Amino acid sequence: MACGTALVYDEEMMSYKLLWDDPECSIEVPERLSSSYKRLQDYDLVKRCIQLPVREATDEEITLVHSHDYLQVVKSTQTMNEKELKEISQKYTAVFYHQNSFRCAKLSLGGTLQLVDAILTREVQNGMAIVRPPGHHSQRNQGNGFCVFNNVAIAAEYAKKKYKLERILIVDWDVHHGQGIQYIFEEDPSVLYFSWHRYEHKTFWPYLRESDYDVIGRGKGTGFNINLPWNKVGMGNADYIAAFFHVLLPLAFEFNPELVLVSAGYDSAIGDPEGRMCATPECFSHLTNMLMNLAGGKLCAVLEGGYNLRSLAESVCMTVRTLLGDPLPRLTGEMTPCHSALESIQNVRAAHTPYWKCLLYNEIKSAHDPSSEGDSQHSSDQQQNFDTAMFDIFLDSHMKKIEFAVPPLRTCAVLPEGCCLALPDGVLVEEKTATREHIIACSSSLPNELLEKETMLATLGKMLVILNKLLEYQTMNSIVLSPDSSVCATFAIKHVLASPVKRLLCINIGDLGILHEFDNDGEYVCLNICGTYPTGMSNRQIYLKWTESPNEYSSFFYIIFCCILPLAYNYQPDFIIITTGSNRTIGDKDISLLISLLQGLANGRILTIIPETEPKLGQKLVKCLSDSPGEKHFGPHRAPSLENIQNLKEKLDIIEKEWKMLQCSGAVND
Ligand code: Q9C
Ligand code: ZN
Repeated sequence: MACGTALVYDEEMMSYKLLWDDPECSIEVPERLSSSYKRLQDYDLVKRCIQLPVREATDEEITLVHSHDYLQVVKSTQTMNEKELKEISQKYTAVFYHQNSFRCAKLSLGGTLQLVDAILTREVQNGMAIVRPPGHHSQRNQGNGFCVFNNVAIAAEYAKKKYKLERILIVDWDVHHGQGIQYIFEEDPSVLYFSWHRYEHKTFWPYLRESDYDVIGRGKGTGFNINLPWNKVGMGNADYIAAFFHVLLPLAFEFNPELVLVSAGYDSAIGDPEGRMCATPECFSHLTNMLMNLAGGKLCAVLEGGYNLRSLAESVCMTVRTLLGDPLPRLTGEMTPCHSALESIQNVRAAHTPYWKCLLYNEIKSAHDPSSEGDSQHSSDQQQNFDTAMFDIFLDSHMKKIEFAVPPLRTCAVLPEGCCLALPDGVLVEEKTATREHIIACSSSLPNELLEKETMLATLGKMLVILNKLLEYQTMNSIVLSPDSSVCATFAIKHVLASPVKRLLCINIGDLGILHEFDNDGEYVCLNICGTYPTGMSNRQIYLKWTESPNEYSSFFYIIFCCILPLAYNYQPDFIIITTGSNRTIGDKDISLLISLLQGLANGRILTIIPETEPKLGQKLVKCLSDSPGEKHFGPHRAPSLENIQNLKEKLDIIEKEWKMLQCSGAVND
């Protein structure tokens, strides 16, 4: 079984640089690599990764995408003098060549391909290549935007050819449009390309009409090119996360890729002089975590841009740390996407509605015409006044506040007598139990007769021990197989509400019977996903009617991304309790996917309660909670039924006014 995270790095890729004065290219410096690597060492991340050596890419590999003529041009730069180098550089846009450029570009591409090989031969689960020159702007016949060879595009062609892959997802979170990648795969339905990029109505580099949301691919590739233009600077965590929930992830899950390649540029992070965006480093943990649930976890991140050395380094570390499976830092701050972001999201959804089943019922509103909008105050490109040092100060204090604590235990389990699950590493079966008096003291309003049953007492006793471990962060998560989900959930909710935990999120799947009343001494939100609505509901209880049909592919990913995760990210819980009851139509895989994604919240602090009659579900969830390798195969999926959508839409119309992350159009705020 594939496990481990690979890291590709070689300081030789620092051996080229800009030799003359060119303000357009001066930000692409060798230190981009060393400062990222240094930070990875500071955080002890390098030694936890499997180091892969770089190699030179071959001519054959380079010409998978580039013309022989362009290859010859780059080759010829090896022996040029400075004047000649400058001349050849000026034939292209925003790119510079050095005598070592060819060598470094071969290593950058070769390193990327090494990583693809390691992942596709199952030597490792995932990995990151810290390389330069970057790749996503370079094209068949030309270098562009600091890029010499298109590392990620070639990696996709290489994977298609060598491993016979039929579906590859490329996620380009660099702040620039990877137009090079778009051109290469425009007509290719086997590569789904997603890029968000600073656009400002075509006033930002590379100033291309074809970067807009309505450019969606051509011929057989129609619908497989997704452009999400940002028309304002200052996009932040909420905007990026909303873009993932409402655009990328539903389409990506429907696409069901066999490999995820990330054009991982960090000029989209806070403090970058090019991007001028506001997303903090830990946002990249969340983006990475979500993508790790595609393609059986086969994710290959390849560095592109990123020009604020501090922000770049921290963001790279967040990505690698997440690939390693560490708990994610919390995303803090207001989880409200801005109006301009919602407009862009709405536009790209509308443009893709004909091509994706998961968008089938997207209300086709008249798409906003960007050319008619005049928001001049944001469209300036004044590099001079941008104070990078200010962001260093911000990042210093910001990074100090982020909790990197990894609890001593990953997963604790309460199992019924005689139950034997095959437990992966890192799972502890709780044997200690709280005293009878202690249990009774903690279950004041539970009906006494419930506590009569010995098996119930035994479960509650052990669960109490585990709850305290969770609250003290002695264990990251836990699972309880219980004789009565409803009683256990009530007990756990009460206990957590009485603790210092500020916000508790409960998710109930299936019928739970009566959840006993809670006092109002703590805040919680309870999301119930079931086949029927009960009568009488409070505003803390949200009921979502959703059913899956047995023996069919699942469509549960739809409600996860359009509703459950946006709600959860909006709420920012400190603790999550997820319970399954009877009559559940939601499948084991669906619950695994949900749990896997929810681990991005509450520092991964999740208590899972399932009926003891479902050891098979328990087996799956325990693997998912303990992050054992090879458990993230969730596809293929199918389109949701009209009935499910209608039920959901009705509910969303009501609650999206309060929960801003649910919005996927600019209309609501108008
Ligand atoms: N004021 C990558 O991020 N424009 N390339 C520079 C400077 C070119 C970006 C303008 C930006 C190229 C890989
Ligand atoms: Zn960039």
